[in-house]
Amino acid sequence: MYREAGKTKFQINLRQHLRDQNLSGNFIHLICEIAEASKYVVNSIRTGDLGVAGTSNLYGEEQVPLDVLSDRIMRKRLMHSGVVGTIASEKTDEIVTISSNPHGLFSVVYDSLDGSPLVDLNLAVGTIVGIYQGNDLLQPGRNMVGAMYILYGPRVSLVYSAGKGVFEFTMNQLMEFDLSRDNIQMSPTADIYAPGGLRAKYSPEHDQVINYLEERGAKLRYSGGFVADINHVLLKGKGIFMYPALRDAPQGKLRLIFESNPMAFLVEQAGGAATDGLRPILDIVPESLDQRSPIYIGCKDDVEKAAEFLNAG
Ligand code: AFP
Repeated sequence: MYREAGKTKFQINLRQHLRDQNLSGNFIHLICEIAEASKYVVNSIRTGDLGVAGTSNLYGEEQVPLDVLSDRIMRKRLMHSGVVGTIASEKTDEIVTISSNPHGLFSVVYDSLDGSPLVDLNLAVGTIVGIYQGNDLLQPGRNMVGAMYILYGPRVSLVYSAGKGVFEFTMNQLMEFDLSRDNIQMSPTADIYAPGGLRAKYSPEHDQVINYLEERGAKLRYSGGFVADINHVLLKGKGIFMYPALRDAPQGKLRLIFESNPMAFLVEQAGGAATDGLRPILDIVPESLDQRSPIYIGCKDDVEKAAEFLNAG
């Protein structure tokens, strides 16, 4: 536990913390660049869109949807960061090579505003980021060197891991991120569960998982926004999120590279687990950028129990 004499964790900002974690200068710069980009996303969420996409503002400029705007903000920041060689966005599904010489550079996959339609309903949404060394994006999530998400809710928070624990930062009145939780750890079993997908399309095995959790007294908590739901599961430390294989969608809905891998990296770092029912999410070798995968993520014992039910069929 890091704490300098006389200082509380609330007085440690993101850059200071990253330096104290002895992370590489390039990695620190990358995380701080993404944190900077989030300030523009916050402003866009707070002031932009509101269903006016496609119209023009008072300067005659075309109003673009929030998810397009947030994607532009992230892409620009990453391309000019000087430490990124390759990027891929959930919004565009293409690999963009920034530098042909990947030496010392990172590859970044991101979902600039996951759950963006929820903004119009004033619900929490988020940015999800996965970081690899080098320029190969189609490798197992286990090879990531870092992952993070930024949650735009009542507060703006940033949760990251560089493989040495999971830490939460909260945006202060100067729009800087201060440490608010360090070394986040999860319990083995859940008292909340977040079930994605239509129940009518669940397999009998998945129904058993839900019944098992319900009989154990776990309460249903689901917002429809992956980042907010994972934040609930992770910070409460007693939850499980599930987006299963469905009768008409055997691969479920969530995107392996852009959504599931970064969250699985964070949850495993906090002592939790993530599976597609057959193997750890982080061990899946992606075949394509838009690959989807069922996901059970959260408290370790319950994720393992879910896999037991799914393989018992
Ligand atoms: P969008 O990005 O298309 O809004 O979907 C959000 C999401 O990928 C993820 O944030 C949610 O967990 C999941 O979809 C919600 O899906 P259902 O509405 O089918 O439960």
